[in-house]
Amino acid sequence: MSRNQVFSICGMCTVRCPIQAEVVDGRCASVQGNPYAAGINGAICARGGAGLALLNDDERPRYPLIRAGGRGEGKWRRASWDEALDYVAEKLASVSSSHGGKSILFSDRGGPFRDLHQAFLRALGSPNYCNHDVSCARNVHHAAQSVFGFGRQDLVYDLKNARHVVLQTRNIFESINVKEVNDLLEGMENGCKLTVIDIRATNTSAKADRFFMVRPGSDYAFNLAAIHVLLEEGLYDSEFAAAWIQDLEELRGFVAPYTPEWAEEETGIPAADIASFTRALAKAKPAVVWHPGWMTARYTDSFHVCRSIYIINALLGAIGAKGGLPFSNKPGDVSRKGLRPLAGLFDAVKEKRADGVGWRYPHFDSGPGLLHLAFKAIETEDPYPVKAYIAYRHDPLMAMPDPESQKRILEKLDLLVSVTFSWSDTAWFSDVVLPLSTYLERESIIGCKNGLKPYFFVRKRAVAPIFDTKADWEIICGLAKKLKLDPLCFDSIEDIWRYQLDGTGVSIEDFDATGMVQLSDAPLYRKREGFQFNTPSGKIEIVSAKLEKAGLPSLKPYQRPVAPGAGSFRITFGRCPVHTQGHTVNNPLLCEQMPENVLWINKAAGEKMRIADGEEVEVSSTGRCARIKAKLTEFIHPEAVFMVHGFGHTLPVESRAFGKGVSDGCLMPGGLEIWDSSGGGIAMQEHFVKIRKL
Ligand SMILES: Nc1nc2c(c(=O)[nH]1)N[C@H]1C(S)=C(S)[C@@H](COP(=O)(O)OP(=O)(O)OC[C@H]3O[C@@H](n4cnc5c(=O)[nH]c(N)nc54)[C@H](O)[C@@H]3O)O[C@H]1N2
Ligand SMILES: Nc1nc2c(c(=O)[nH]1)N[C@H]1C(S)=C(S)[C@@H](COP(=O)(O)OP(=O)(O)OC[C@H]3O[C@@H](n4cnc5c(=O)[nH]c(N)nc54)[C@H](O)[C@@H]3O)O[C@H]1N2
Ligand code: SF4
Ligand SMILES: [Mo]
Repeated sequence: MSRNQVFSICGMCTVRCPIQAEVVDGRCASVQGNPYAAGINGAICARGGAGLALLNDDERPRYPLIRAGGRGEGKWRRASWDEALDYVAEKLASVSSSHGGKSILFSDRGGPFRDLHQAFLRALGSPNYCNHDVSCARNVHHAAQSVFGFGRQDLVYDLKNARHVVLQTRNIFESINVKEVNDLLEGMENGCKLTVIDIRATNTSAKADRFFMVRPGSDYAFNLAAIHVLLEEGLYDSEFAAAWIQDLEELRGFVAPYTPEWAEEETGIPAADIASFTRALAKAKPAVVWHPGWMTARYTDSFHVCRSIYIINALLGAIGAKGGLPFSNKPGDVSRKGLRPLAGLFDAVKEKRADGVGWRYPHFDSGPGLLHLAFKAIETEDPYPVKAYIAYRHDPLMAMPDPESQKRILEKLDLLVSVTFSWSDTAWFSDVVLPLSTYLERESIIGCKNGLKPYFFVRKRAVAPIFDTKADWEIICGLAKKLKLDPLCFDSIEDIWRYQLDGTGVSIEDFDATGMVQLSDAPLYRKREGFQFNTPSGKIEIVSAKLEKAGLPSLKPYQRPVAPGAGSFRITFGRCPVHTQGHTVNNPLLCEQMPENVLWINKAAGEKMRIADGEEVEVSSTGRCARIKAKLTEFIHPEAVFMVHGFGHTLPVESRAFGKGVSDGCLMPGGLEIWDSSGGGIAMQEHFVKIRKL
């Protein structure tokens, strides 16, 4: 019997925790967290534990498929890899020769492996690399940029050393990142206080010292009042502010009318509670983390909610502080050389982006653009035709609102390709499905995790692919070979790894011992002295010249959210611990844990409509209608209903997920048009549904 341990990277969600797989006689026997990874300590979450069920599931795409009927009709022809890659390459070449390389759009899930994709797009001559983030964290990211001049990931949440953590729109114990969960629990064991601000009670609020159930869409009012108290009562870190915060007086004037008493009217939280919470928080400064949010594609003012949070952290001196939000270190910050970028194989593409980012919208980060605006370009051909789209481990039909409208737009394409390891609505609507091997069956390019203690990591193949599927690099380099994009025609993953590691002083053998290569010996808290923020003034800026230039206010006056009409509720959504987005509902183990989603309705509101707990109800939104079981609970704000995202699968190839629960995105007609013009994120909670007893 042969038995060995393979260090790798979990792929059950995009947190990508380091793991260790046990392989017995060529078969994967178990998976656990990498015991050498700090903060992981051998742990994985339930979804990570269900990786083996994904590996062995034959209800995933098992070989390349080419569409044989109409789009979405589900008629497929099995193809060899050679034939499928030829098909895609020929179509890409033809679109490119008719409309230019810029006519090719690509979206993925961001993260450390995007370098290979960006290289591919550059090779094709397209500026239109996008990711999923318009429906996730774009607002937080842009908020960070507007205040600090750098992105959200340039700061670390030092949860382990914090003395008070505030989670607002962040359900940390259910919407999981294993290291963050472990770090916060350790911090709480050492006395850290936890405050949760949510529109419903969660496992996270159950562990909190304080829980505020705010009116949906009123978070900005809460935060403005907190700033008011910090400034009025002189509770902020005045030394830090004097050294680092630009335009404090503008802020003081702006928040003057936003008293806790005013906020009580807006949020439903008693003024005295807002004030006493803010005072308690200030006592813990600078070791406080007011989490700026993660899934913040919710409201048309979500950007300003995130921005106000960053400003509060700055007022408390938490930016750059131990136990607060210290600066994240890149290899250069610890005197090491970073990975050699694959995108560097090609020149940057100078064409304007189809989504308008960087020219029509100069205040947005052009890195991954804004996918909903790229879709607009497909629809209107303004500024130019976009005719081919590769959805690479991305399922926009589930991940962006209003799939009906999206399908109408995608119909205009000459080529739609999906690269995926599970079935998805987008894959089903595609012309070609290129099946990716699961993470246990494939290698990935080397990644770099920046942080207090940056490190390189690598995903290694634990077992050979069970079906006729391929790794990312095999698919991208395979297409590159067909298209003669020479520098990208790597023959082996080792060649790619060697290219990436060139000049870093690290060799691939260095990963053998623990699966990672640490770039520094100990966590580094970089000093603030001598630090320069990337803003024009080098300081934390309350007034952003970039925003003002775009005609957008830096300090946006509060606008009361629309109240739902009679019998109508604001739709809200989130995650559950045992599923990842839309792609685990058909997983044999996870489906057993939670086969369907239900609709949380406030108990009193439900009883008024004579709806009983567990009863099936009709939920509808201008022309869209579905049936779902009601969960009556006093633990949700009466203006909202809530459902876990990712359900409502209708594909016949997914027998376990088929017909179970409802897709939230389907209840958001016109949703691609409603977005935050300052932050770029889609505003998915600006929709209302009616509930009807059947
Ligand atoms: N209405 C509504 N919309 C939402 C959300 C919501 O709560 N409600 N949540 C939003 C959020 S936060 C996000 S991040 C996006 C997510 O949106 P997506 O990124 O589209 O969602 P996933 O289901 O994680 O992944 C999409 C596809 O990638 C494939 N895939 C291929 N390889 C891998 C791999 O290695 N790992 C993983 N994880 N998947 C792989 C999966 O099989 C799946 O089919 O959706 C957003 N959209
Ligand atoms: N188990 C699991 N873990 C995951 C994922 C997953 O799919 N499954 N996905 C990962 C990804 S991609 C992401 S982005 C993160 C997301 O992590 P989070 O952003 O924490 O996740 P959510 O569950 O979308 O939302 C958090 C909370 O916001 C609350 N909320 C909704 N509306 C409002 C509001 O108006 N005000 C306030 N204050 N609260 C509100 C919801 O009730 C919910 O409890 O999770 C990551 N981790
Ligand atoms: S949080 Fe869970 S599913 Fe996501 S990468 Fe980590 S172990 Fe895997
Ligand atoms: Mo996300």
